[in-house]
Amino acid sequence: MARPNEEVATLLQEYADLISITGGDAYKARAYEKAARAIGGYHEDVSTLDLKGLQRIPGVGKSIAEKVLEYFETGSVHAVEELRAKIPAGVRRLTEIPTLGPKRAMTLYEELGVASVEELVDAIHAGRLRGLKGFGEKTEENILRGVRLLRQAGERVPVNVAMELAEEIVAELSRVAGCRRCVYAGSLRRWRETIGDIDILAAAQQPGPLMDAFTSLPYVDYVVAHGDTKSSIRTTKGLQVDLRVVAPDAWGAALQYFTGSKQHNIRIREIAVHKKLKLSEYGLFDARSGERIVSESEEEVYERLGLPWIDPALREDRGEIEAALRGELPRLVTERDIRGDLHTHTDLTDGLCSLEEMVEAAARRGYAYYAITDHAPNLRMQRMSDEKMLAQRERVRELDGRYRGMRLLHGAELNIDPEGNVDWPDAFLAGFDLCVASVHSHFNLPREEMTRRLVRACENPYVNIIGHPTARLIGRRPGIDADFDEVFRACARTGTALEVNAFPDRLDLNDELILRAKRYGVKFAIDSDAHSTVHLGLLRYGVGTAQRGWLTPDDVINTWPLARLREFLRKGR
Ligand code: DGT
Ligand code: CA
Ligand code: CA
Ligand code: ZN
Repeated sequence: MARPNEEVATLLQEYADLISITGGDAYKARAYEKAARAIGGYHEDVSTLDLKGLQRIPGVGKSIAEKVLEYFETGSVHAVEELRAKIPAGVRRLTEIPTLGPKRAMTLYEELGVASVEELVDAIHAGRLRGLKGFGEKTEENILRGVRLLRQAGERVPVNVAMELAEEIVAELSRVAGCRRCVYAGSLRRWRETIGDIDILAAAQQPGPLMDAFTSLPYVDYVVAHGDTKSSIRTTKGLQVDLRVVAPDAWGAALQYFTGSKQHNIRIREIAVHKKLKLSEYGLFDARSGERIVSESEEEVYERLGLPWIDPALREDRGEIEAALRGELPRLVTERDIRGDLHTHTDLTDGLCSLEEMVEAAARRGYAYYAITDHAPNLRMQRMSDEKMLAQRERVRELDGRYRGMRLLHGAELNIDPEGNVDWPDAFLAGFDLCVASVHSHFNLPREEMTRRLVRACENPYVNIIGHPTARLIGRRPGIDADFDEVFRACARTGTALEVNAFPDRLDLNDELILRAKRYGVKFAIDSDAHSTVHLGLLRYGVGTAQRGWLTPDDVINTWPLARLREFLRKGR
């Protein structure tokens, strides 16, 4: 996503929040929220657009377009500043607590003077919310649960936000004279779903110029530390970035060390100790003589310890070292193995781009096949109808093969109702090439009912993929509660794939559940769930998550040739 689009999206979303908090027009708040989403997903860089160009973005009228221009001309928007001044930052943070909402956040501030998350927790424990209008005992529980979720997410940022910044910094530093190598390491290289801080590693004989370039990057808010070989900055968006510069001949050991995880490194160091070696960020040494043995590449370091190179996505001490010792590391799925995307939307429902735009962008990615899966009618706000769906199918058939030979599949994203049923009768479902089915409502059913619901969906012969199976939203909504082992068994038995939804606030299934499901022989689909052409590229985060779940190309149905995929989609019908 273009950085300016993201900045404007964040700003407009904040404006929408501020309008709600201050009791402003709810309609207006919603309009800004919608515009924020549309701009965030827009395919052109909004900083290059004029008033007319901006107004071509869905949901962006004249007044919003003017604010966007004002932002790029002056660096701020007067209307936003005005509202910001009315509300302490802590109160805005309150509105981020899932389930609390802006109105009640404002009540807490006005009635009790609560102006931070910490003060709110204290107030609840002191019983000060009792008797406050709109706050029952149940509300207190919900708020405390929301605070826990918020804290779990903590100061961590979504992987895509960190990745985009890290790639920019690496590109920038790689241009500095004397820089021999530069990469990101840490949790980002391991594709964790959220990132605490970004760790950049560079190799150079003279670290000075790299340090200076790093601390004077344009998005530095302040320099936390500026040393000879080690510096840290905080960016204007609140991310911390560490840079470490090492000598080129220590590259391998340093990269191994700073990639982590800490647990993996501890195990690796133990292996070194057993071999009378000492491993540190500076190299692999003979424990007795202190002589350096190897250090230039990660491969060398692992090899000297009697191990094959281990992919960073596996380095969590979840059995990878044992598998490496046995020579049984999986051949992980990569982005290049992916032949198509099986869950995507268009502007027929809540997507931002037309069918043609989506298909063209998909073909440019080199896909062999591509599925269009707009929302089914039970998600009322999408206003889907049989006629619309059939008209879309006709158009899909016309376009099939016309974009670089890419084959099109016509599908739908069905809604799994509380009983496990889906939107259409079998006769209508039979017309689709594939169906994704997802939970979009009733997230709080008792565990047994939830399990039965998902199992029934798997048993439906027309349901091929369970979309975002836990329905969690990272930092905002916990996943649904079900006996997932039971669900995984049902998937394996019925030939239903589980989705690895690549959208960075979902990443659903997550790595741990993927690992568990794989043991039952379940197959997976790594999908973007794109609502815009720019979202197609988010697939990499799904691939990273799949790698953390040890998936191989054979486990992932959208790496398969079309004929094999079609056979799977028939589900024995
Ligand atoms: P994060 O930043 O919380 O998302 O996770 P990481 O894994 O990036 O952790 P970070 O930034 O604290 O450290 C980067 C890497 O440096 C970490 O993955 C392994 C290595 N490291 C840091 N501290 C230690 C330590 O005390 N012992 C060992 N063995 N390795 C460490
Ligand atoms: Ca880190
Ligand atoms: Ca760090
Ligand atoms: Zn979807």
